[in-house]
Formats: sequence, C-alpha cells, structure tokens
Amino acid sequence: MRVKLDPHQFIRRIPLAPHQMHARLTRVEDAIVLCHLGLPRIAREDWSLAIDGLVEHPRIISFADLMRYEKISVTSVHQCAGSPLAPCEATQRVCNVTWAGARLADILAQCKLRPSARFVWSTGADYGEFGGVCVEAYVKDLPIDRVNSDVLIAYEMNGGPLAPEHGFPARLVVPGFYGTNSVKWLTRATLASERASGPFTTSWYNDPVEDDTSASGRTVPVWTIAPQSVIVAPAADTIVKTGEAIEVWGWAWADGGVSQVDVSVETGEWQRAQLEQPSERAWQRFTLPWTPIKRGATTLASRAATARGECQPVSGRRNAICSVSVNVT
Ligand SMILES: Nc1nc2c(c(=O)[nH]1)N[C@H]1C(S)=C(S)[C@@H](COP(=O)(O)O)O[C@H]1N2
Ligand SMILES: [Mo]
Repeated sequence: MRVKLDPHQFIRRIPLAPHQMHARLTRVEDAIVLCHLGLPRIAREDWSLAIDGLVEHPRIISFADLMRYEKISVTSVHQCAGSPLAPCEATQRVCNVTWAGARLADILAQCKLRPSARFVWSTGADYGEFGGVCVEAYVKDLPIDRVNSDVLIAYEMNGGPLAPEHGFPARLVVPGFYGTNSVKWLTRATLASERASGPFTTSWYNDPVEDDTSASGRTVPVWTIAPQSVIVAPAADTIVKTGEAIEVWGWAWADGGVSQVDVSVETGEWQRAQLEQPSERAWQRFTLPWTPIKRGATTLASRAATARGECQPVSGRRNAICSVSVNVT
C-alpha cells in the first residue's frame, strides 16, 4: 500500500553556511534535508522492512523486531552530493551528526545471502516525480563489501527519534558515503547481482571518470565521500588587523578520514594546518595560526587530502576548494 506524502514535492534545506558550522555536532534543526519526491508520513506500527532477492530466507521485520538488535551508534559527517542534475558544481551541504540503529550486517546474517549477491538495493517509501521522470520509489544501491562495516538501519539521530524529514521511523545510513545513498523511510532491502536499474542509480548519481580518454564515457557511482574542507572562521568579509594573531579554522572530512589539510593565507602558498585525528566517521577540525601582514583584501583557502593521496581539486568537481575573502586593515 502506498503511503501518503505530505508535502508531495521536492524539499531542500541547507540551514548552515560554512561560517555558521561552529558546533562539532550539528543540531537536528541545523542538519541538511533533501527529499527528492516529498515526505512520506509513516507510523511505527505501519512500518516494515522486507529483505528479499538473493537470500535463502527472505524476511519482513517490524519496528519492534528492529529494536531487538544490538543498538550501534556512529558519529558521521553527513553530506549531500549536490543536485544530481548539476553533478560537477562545488557544494558545501554538510553536517556532522550521531546516528543509532541496528547493523544491516546483523539483520542480513539471519537471511543467509546467496554467493551471487553483490549489491544491496534499498527502497524508500517515497514515489513521484523528479527531474521530469516519474518513479515508483526512490531506490539506491551499495556494494555488499560495505555492509560489513558500519552500515545501519538507523532509528535515531542525535539521541532522539528520527524527524519525519530525516526518515522516520527508520532509514539506511551508509557512513562515509554521500547522503544520497542513505535511503530514508526504508521499506525494502533487495540482494542482487548487479546495480539497481532506476534513474537514481543510472541516469543520476554517476560521475564521469576524470581521466577517461575513451569514447565510452565511463562513470563511477557517487558512493564514497571525496576529501573536502570548509573554513569556518574567519567568515567571509571579516575585517582582520595587521599584526594581530588569529586562528584560521574549519572542518575536513573524507570517507576513511583526512590525513592532511593545507591552508593558504595572503601569499597563496600552502601551509600545513594542525589537524585532529579522525574519530569514528566524524569531520576533523583543522587550525592554522595567522598574523596578517599586508593591508587589503586577501583570500584564504583550505585543501584536504587523504592518506591514499586523493586531494581536493581547484574546480569542476563537487569537492572543489572553496575560498573565503577577508579584509586586512
Ligand atoms: N527515500 C529517500 N531517501 C533519501 C532521499 C530521498 O529523496 N528519498 N534523498 C537522499 C539525499 S540526496 C540525501 S543528501 C539524504 C539527506 O538526508 P537528510 O534529509 O536526512 O539529511 O537523504 C537521501 N535519502
Ligand atoms: Mo543529496
């Protein structure tokens, strides 16, 4: 049975600009919201999750069943990849929140996966029109290898029940993957041997491979979060004084954590910032002391990199370097 969507239309909230991201843990009311199709309203008693496809024992679990699994919590950066209609646009739609729920791996363990199962397709209760296409449901997929890490069927955000717009009563959370993969109002998990065929996994949310010179136009799924950073302070257009020491600080994150952040001030040369160690899947704070020397407008920028050597590009990608210009007097 189809649930009621209220409203039955696209919803997007980006409450905080980077200079407002002071808190390490983002309050629920300050967290990003993205609903492509609208907001399904589902009571706990009416919710169920079907597990089917390439499993020996298909199951349907109720909300009460879900609560009986060990409760796991993970603090994770939660980032929207940006509009799937503008995949190369640089965006900073991000927050850092604590999710809690059951491990997907614990639930799947009781279903006995067939050896041919390579992907989990996750289906939300929402349906309708996006980007000129009508869909029966919002469907995403993730590779099976990921399930054994910290993928959750979450029912809490920052210690309270999920708000309706965040997926009440239960949603998928794939820490380290872009938000688009964390399917809200999750009603079905299907084990499959290939990727899901709907528009949210085929036409949209696949990035062109940058160095691909073949005519085939190869793409990679928008799964793992690429390294990115934002400067929280000083805010754009702040007036800073020559000779007075201030701290340039911000947040950096990537799937698997960031290993280095460089900051450029005045001269445009990159300087190594101090960076805290990763904790769970959370964003990491970086700082660089700065004493302005030269009067006039100047640009500050930050650049995060991973231990694997992935680095933020200058432009043309969602995780492109963003800069802040301030006035030195
Ligand atoms: N069912 C469903 N799940 C969804 C979406 C959606 O439209 N429908 N939007 C996705 C996108 S693009 C993002 S960025 C995150 C946002 O999660 P939030 O609104 O809880 O912050 O949810 C994802 N899960
Ligand atoms: Mo998103």
